[in-house]
Amino acid sequence: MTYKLYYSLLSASMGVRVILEEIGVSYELIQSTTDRTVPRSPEQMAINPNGWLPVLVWDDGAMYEAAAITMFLGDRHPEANLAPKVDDPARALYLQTLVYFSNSIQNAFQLSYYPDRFVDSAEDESSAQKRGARRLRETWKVIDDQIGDKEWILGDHFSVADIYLFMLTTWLRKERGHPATDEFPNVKRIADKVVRRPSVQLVYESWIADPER
Ligand SMILES: N[C@@H](CCC(=O)N[C@@H](CS)C(=O)NCC(=O)O)C(=O)O
Repeated sequence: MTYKLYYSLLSASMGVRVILEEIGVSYELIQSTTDRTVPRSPEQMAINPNGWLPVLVWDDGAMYEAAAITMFLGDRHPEANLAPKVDDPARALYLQTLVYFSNSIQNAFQLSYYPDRFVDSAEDESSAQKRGARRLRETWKVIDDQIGDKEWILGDHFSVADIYLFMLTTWLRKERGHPATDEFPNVKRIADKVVRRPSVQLVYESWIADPER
């Protein structure tokens, strides 16, 4: 079976691709875009009418939402040992963290990158962006404190949640008023370990060469 992943550089589809690499499963990238002026294919829109990435397709199904795809792949490939099983004590923290990433940290990124979705008029957009930057600082601090001195976000074991954390740090931009990853030493410690993995070196090659792009 070969997964199909609708894909674009710098989007959340990169995190999903790292997970597919870590699992070691066969996949095909379908080049798409995050450019809102470029129409998406009817096939992509039929699965995700929002037009967003990532979108994952397999033999008898398809889905969108990065955190949901992350959980789906972690559960579907238990042999890769990248997610706590349902009866693992770390499972609750795992689900909590991925949902927090999706609905709090990503929401703050949305305020910064897509302010028009949150306010009625163009003149209010810079205020939404400023609040997004501040919200990023607040929400990353919660995650930094949650990690504390743990080796990985869930404790002793590397998981897809660490890949997700790394992916989110790649979206932080100084010129947008975002905090730097350095402000969150525990987050940075994990991101610095994740970036050394061969899967990440492959998928994030161009970002690693130029993180400010
Ligand atoms: N909640 C969605 C958000 C997806 C999202 O915003 N994707 C961005 C790229 S990371 C995108 O496709 N942006 C283009 C657009 O908004 O049209 C998820 O986590 O999958």
